Amino acid sequence: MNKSLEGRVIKAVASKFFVETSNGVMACFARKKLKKDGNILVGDYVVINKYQDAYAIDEVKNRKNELIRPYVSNIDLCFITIAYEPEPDFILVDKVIVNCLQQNIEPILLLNKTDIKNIDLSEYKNIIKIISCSAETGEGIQEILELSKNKTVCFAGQSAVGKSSIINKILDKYEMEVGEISSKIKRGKNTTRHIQIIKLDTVSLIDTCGFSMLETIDIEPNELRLYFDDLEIFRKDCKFNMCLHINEPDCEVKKHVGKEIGLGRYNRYVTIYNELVKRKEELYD
Ligand SMILES: Nc1nc2c(ncn2[C@@H]2O[C@H](COP(=O)(O)OP(=O)(O)OP(=O)(O)O)[C@@H](O)[C@H]2O)c(=O)[nH]1
Ligand SMILES: [Mg+2]
Ligand SMILES: [Zn+2]
Repeated sequence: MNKSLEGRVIKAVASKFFVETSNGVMACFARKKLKKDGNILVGDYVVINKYQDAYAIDEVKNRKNELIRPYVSNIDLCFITIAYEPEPDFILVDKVIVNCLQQNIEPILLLNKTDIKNIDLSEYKNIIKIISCSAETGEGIQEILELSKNKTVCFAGQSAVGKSSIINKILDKYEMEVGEISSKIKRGKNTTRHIQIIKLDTVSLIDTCGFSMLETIDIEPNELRLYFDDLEIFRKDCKFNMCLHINEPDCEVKKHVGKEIGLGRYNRYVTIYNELVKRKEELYD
């Protein structure tokens, strides 16, 4: 007889989904109604059934959250990984932070490759937890592991920052492709092609594909400020209660830019705000 099994999607390749169940990992296809893009994500808890010789996903359980970049679900903690090389894109970092806060995922800024060089992250010190690590020397790896206990943890960030290397170091013997930084363009080569959950006792680590753009954060422009705590704490002293800290007169936030609020951080807030406004206009044009 046809017996349902429950499990978690740990990998998706083309139209195949690998589901971890109490009977082991099953390769499944998706039932027609679930075939649309985004209907099944790595991280989803699903119900599968056997149809003749093949297993199929029939149902996706409610998600507690989902991220856009990387495209994963049911996450507790996201290590936003950066390194001295490739050069960090802090707009990307700030957007992922907003995404995480919006989805109730704890963001941690993970500075890898400290064996090569450190970077100044003082702008972030009052915003999110920062951890330094090196997949080369092992610095910080134990701390990452401690923070990941009993959690589903994803590593997000640009290609070649070292996400897979860190996971490799954590698992030590776990083998994954690790690429080189292409020396000509100093940009990652997108070594990791498939998002994948790797389990280690109580820890579920998600290795994700590097990305270099994040256009879509799904948020109203006027609400962006709610996810910039470092600006928002000064709003009570802005002239207007609804101040967006952009063009309004007597904006208290602006008085603190370059002091408590990093100039770069403020500029990125304005950039992302303008992007959101522009996208909204395009949407309603
Ligand atoms: N010196 C040094 N090199 C590192 C460190 N971590 C990773 N690398 C190197 O950086 C390069 C890219 O590492 P990957 O682990 O493939 O990077 P990734 O973030 O998984 O990249 P994608 O899969 O393309 O998203 C490799 O050549 C690694 O050896 C580190 O801590 N120190
Ligand atoms: Mg990788
Ligand atoms: Zn203001």
